[in-house]
Amino acid sequence: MLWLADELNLEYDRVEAGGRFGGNQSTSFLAMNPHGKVPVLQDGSNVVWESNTILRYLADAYGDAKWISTDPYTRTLVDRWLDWSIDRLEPAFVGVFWGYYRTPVEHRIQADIDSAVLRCEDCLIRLGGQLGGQPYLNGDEPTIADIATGVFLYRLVEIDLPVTLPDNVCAWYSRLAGRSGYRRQVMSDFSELYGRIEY
Ligand SMILES: N[C@@H](CCC(=O)N[C@@H](CS)C(=O)NCC(=O)O)C(=O)O
Repeated sequence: MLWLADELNLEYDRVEAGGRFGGNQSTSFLAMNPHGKVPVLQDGSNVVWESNTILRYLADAYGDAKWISTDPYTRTLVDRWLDWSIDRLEPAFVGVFWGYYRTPVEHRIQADIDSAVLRCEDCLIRLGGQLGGQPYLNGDEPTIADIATGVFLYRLVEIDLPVTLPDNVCAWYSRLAGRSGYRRQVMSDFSELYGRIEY
């Protein structure tokens, strides 16, 4: 969501919560998001939670139609990748990132990690199928489909596990990494999470 905020040149204050920052079970936080999870966006009196809902909100409220169309059908061409990302890509990524990177070595279950890597690679092949020869998932310009899915690539590529990217997905990743918002908001050091099983 911060990547999109950067793309849209929005000004914002960032308040850290959850994980080592805590605060996400306080009464005031739970009043914003009863699930006690981040991210939460507060925009005036509007409070929005769930990352992909936040992406849609920011794109609708502050983006032009290039981030997600207002035409009902054209919109689904982007929206489906946000839903797919939650349904397929995120669970596969979590299997790799938590199963391998965040789990202390002695507690890792290799068969589960192997299966999660395969599921990630299957997702990457599907993203490659959508990309074809296009620069971005829905054409020449990025949409929030690229944001919702591309956000997982940095960690997948950076962790020391062989996860195979199809050539056009590799080229897409380089394109994303060429965007200042991606570099600033996604490509940040995560080594403090190694072997850390608690949030
Ligand atoms: N599907 C939710 C997932 C929210 C979620 O699980 N957030 C985690 C961080 S990625 C969190 O708040 N963890 C802190 C905690 O539970 O203490 C979304 O995309 O917004």
